[in-house]
Parts: sequence; structure tokens; C-alpha cells
Amino acid sequence: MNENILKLKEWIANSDNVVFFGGAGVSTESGIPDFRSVDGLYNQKWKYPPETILSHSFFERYPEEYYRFHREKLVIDGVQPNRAHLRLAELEREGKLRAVITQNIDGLHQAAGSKNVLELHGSILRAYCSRCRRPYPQEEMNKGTGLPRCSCGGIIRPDIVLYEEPLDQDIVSSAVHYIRNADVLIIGGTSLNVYPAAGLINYYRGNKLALVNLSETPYDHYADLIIHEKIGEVFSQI
Ligand code: CNA
Repeated sequence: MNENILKLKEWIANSDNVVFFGGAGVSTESGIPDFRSVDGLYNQKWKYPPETILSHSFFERYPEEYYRFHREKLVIDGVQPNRAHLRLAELEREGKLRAVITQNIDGLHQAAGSKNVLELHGSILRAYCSRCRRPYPQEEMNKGTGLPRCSCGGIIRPDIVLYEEPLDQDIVSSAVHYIRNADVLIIGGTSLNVYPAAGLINYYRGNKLALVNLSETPYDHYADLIIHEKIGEVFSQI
């Protein structure tokens, strides 16, 4: 076993206060593309980059185009959690992992059995009316080809944080609390390019920060342990 994976395994074995902070790379091994990898959503043929389509102003201005993208790219029926999601859920059950803080919107941590999941960017599995805020099941957004409408006439939207929108402050405070008090912080499958989420890792005060990411990140120099490998493969060994 790789020496760094062995070290991470030891850190986890000796801790009951591990916190995980992750992003889209956690779900690529389940078949959901990320934004930045070579075959990620950024590099697929689309008129606008995903960050433009997934922005508040774009949704307000071109809701039909948003829904075209949504129905083609964001409906993830049948996708299963992978070894990283499953091992994280197991570590929580073992009393080692306190929280999963995720930038993902796919609900795969909960599908794997994790209970304490802080969704910084919301979830594609929930929807609500943008006018009266009545909640709707995700199916309302996914069916048909037109705009999904509430009985009040408002457009139904996904319960995700679109670019240009603020994060939920209660979730941010809770994430800061877990990160600040963590003994071991594992950061995985994230380019650490999206703010304010990425900035939250600056609250970590310990000396066991492990970064598990395929490519380099702007925070590599900050980590106590770096593993540039597939996260599912790493988690199946720890
Ligand atoms: P990103 O910017 O796309 O970066 C993903 C990172 O993961 C890259 O640095 C990759 O090198 C790395 N990576 C890819 N596959 C693996 C793997 N198997 N093992 C280890 N590392 C891997 O994604 P971020 O999460 O950093 O960016 C934040 C955005 C992307 C958030 O707002 C998300 O909501 C959004 N997003 C979410 C999903 C999802 O919910 N599954 C999918 C695509 C984008």
C-alpha cells in the first residue's frame, strides 16, 4: 500500500473526530462528470459553460435553456454511491467521522447511508416554487419539456445554490464548527476553486490535513498529506 494511504489509515484509526470536505470528484466514479476534469462537464459540447447555465441570472433570464441542460445533465436516476461514499458512511457508523461537508448536489452521501451531511450547495433531489416557495418533488422538474410551474404560476426551481446566490448561513456556520474542531480533515475530489465553499477549509487548526485529489489544487502546499489518486480506490484501502 502507498505510504501516504497507510498514514491516512493510521490517522483515522487513532481518531474519533474526522471530518470530510468534498466535491464533484467524489462522484465521478459513480458516473457523474465533474466540471474541470478532461472529460468533465466543462469540456463537453454546450453553448455556455455549466457555471453560466447554473447561475441565478441565467436561470431568471433563460429558464427554458436552464431546464434543457438540467434534464440532459442533472437528472441522475439510477446512479449508485461508490466506494468513497460507502466508506465515509461506514466511518460515521463506527463513530469516527463527525460530518461530511459536500459541495455536491447529488444526494449520494445520504444514499450511501451518511446521516450528518452538510450540503453547501443544496440538492438536485429537492425543488420548490421560486415565487411561493412551496416544496415539490424533483420529478416535477424532470418530466416533460416545458417549464415546470407551481399552482401559483411561479416557476419551480431546484433547491440548489446557483452561482451568484448566497450559501445558507446555518449550514456554513455548522461546517465551520466541524472544520475548526476537527482532528483529521480529509479534503477530497475538489479543485478548491469555487468560493466561498473552498475558503472554509482555512478554518482548520489541526496538523492532519489530508488532500485526496486526482489533480493538483491551489491548496496542495497547505496539506500535511497529499494523495493524487482516485478517491474511491483510496477509500477502499482505509
Ligand atoms: P470541480 O471543480 O469539477 O473539481 C473536481 C476535482 O475532482 C478535480 O480537481 C478533479 O481532478 C478531481 N477528481 C475527479 N475525479 C476524481 C476521483 N475519482 N478521485 C479524486 N479526485 C477526482 O468540482 P468542485 O466540487 O471542486 O467544484 C465545485 C462545484 C462543482 C460545486 O458547486 C458542485 O456543486 C459542482 N458539481 C457537483 C457535481 C455533483 O453533485 N456530483 C457534479 C459536477 C459539479
